[in-house]
Amino acid sequence: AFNGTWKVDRSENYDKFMEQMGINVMKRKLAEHDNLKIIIEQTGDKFHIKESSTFRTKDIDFTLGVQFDYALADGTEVSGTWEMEGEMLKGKFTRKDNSKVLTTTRTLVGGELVQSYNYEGVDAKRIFKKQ
Ligand code: MYR
Repeated sequence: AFNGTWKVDRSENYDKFMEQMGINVMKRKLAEHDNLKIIIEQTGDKFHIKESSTFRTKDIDFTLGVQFDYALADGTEVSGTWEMEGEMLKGKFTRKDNSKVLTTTRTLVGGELVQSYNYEGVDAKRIFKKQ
């Protein structure tokens, strides 16, 4: 059900979240308008994601419950896992530079893909529309 091409439509509190992540104001301004698009292909418990934005294009492969490495668009490296809990994808990733944890979820709400983020007490959301 997550399969498809998703384009970011709007964000909530994303600037504050990025600030908490330690991202400077110039990069935050650019990131607010990154035109993020993700193409999700799920086959059983395996996911292939094509991420594209004004910053980069990137292919990501992971299996539910299996730890993998990922670099955020600003270069911050994390390691963690996605798991399925009911209809919700739940991700838990640890930053390699400071060992702090970023949690994220993906869920479908009224035909939109809602991704939530939490880092050090700050919550944000990005909401994607299907293309
Ligand atoms: C994926 O499933 O798309 C790849 C793994 C995602 C890992 C966690 C993503 C957090 C992205 C946060 C971006 C915030 C920039 C400060």
